[in-house]
Amino acid sequence: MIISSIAFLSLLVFSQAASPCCSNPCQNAGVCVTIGYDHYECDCTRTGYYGENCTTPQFLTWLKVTLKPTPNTVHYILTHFKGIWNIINNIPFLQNTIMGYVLTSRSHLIDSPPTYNSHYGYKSWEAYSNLSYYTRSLPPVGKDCPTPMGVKGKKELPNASMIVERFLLRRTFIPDPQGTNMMFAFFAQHFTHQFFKTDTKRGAAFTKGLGHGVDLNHVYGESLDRQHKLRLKKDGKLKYQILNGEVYPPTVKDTEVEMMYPPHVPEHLRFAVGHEVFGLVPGLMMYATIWLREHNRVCDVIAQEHPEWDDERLFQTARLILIGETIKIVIEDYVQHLSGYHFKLTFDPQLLFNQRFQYQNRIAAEFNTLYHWHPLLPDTFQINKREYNFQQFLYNNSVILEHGISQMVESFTKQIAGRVSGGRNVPAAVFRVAVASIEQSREMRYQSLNEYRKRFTLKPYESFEELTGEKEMSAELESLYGDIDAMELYPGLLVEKPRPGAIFGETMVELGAPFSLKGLMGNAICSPEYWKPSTFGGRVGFEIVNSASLQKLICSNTKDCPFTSFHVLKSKPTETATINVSSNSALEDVNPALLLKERSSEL
Ligand code: ACD
Repeated sequence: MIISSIAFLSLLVFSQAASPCCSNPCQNAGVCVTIGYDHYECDCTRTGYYGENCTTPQFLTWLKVTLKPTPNTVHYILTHFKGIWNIINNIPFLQNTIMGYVLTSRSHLIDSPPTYNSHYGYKSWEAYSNLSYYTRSLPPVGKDCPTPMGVKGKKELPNASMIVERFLLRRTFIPDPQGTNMMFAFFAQHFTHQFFKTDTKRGAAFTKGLGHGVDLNHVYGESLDRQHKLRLKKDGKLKYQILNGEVYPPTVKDTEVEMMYPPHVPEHLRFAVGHEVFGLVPGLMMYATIWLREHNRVCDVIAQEHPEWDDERLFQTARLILIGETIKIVIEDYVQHLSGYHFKLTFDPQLLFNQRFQYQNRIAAEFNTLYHWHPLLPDTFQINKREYNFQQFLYNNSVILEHGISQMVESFTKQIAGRVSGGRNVPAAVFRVAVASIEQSREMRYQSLNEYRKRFTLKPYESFEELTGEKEMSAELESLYGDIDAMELYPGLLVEKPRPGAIFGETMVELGAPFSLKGLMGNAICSPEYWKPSTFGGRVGFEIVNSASLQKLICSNTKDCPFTSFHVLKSKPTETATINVSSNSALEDVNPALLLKERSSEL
């Protein structure tokens, strides 16, 4: 009697515990709502589908889905047929139409206003209004679900360290076939730290970056107090010091801002900048120095135009100009490089003025996770003729003073970074970071890789072999996860087969691009009321934004204007050698003389 009561009770608890929404029955972005303990309803409103599980397309949806080429086909077209793209790039109407389509089709995949967060899997005012949370593209898996991925896969996920060891850790360095270099890697790290600012004290679901986008808090400080401590309070400028005849950030002692340095770092090398962790890597401090110089340079330009403006107005206007420059460089240099497209991406906010588009953004936890591109890191860092291992490089600002910014730029431009997707390319030095990415994804109860693929209108993978494109890792993954529908997002992104000749696989691009373009174009400066010369101090300031490029940023702020780019260059070995460069590769054959000419005409 007692035994059967216990059995009955546990059955009751179990049937109450496992929500029918755990199996993700609602398709095509339909919202699952439980009705009592064991029923559910799918809300298909405005999904373009109807039926119990939102699986039947309305006629227009059916037509669209039938005619729409797959993402891989679109990618193939954009990365081939260079001649045709060269023509399109020079016909403004066509170029603008395509760019407008890229921006809207990507941004429409992001919920705006944001919906869920890691603690709220249903819509709530708390999730909408509490900016301390990262938002979520998909709600967390319910705590009451039978497995960590809902209903698919095993009851327990494989050990995170083991996943990293077997599938993510580098055996030998795999260079990126797109030729991505360390200038790119450090730019990525520097730029993204302004909006990926996990509040580790509160947990992975929380962020300290309340601006949720490109606000340059990593240059100016997150709080007003930090900003004021970093400001010179004269001519709009930031504090600086002159070392070896060049401008560098001030010290912690000069500013009294908090920075994270281990005790052994001497006082004169404790540089103080907007973000407290930028003393970690000289590559970060290099970019921090470059942007500091740029801010003060822009202040001089604006002050010439507006001798009547006070320190505050010069500072605020320069900040808006630098935000504009950043977005321009990110779209036209950084994303352009990553894409491998022959189609020219352009930063033109006007393309969205006749579209349904909201100028707001909330950083998603999944975006943060997918951006863990640690395979970019090399085994050692080469500057001029010196080679630094991780231990020698980290927290070592003396590297900056020893080499100077120009030499660092020159060297990082030449050093190739690692390929991100394809597996087994995370350097051992960041083993713990990769393990933490998996553990935090679990803590936040991420849905499976395939649920994320569906969310971003991709076909779910049908097998591990389809995911990795090979047999060895896929067989091992299958034995560990048991079901392709239980594969986790982060390891999935890193083991995914890269597109031919590319740094990423399909999922990284198709998830990453919507978050990126919405985040960049959703910035206030891109809105109709802001996007005009007066916002940037007039025609001259607006022109600084509209003509910004990585090369120009470097040349305007270094002694000898070294050549730079986000990818390594493939120099011509001999006049007669045949050079076989795949048509979707970013590597170019370069005639140095031509390069110099091009560069000087750009400046
Ligand atoms: C497209 C453009 C090509 C996209 C190619 C790769 C995208 C992959 C990952 C994201 C890349 C860059 C992120 C850049 C900026 C982030 C900005 C966030 C601002 C809050 O086909 O759409």
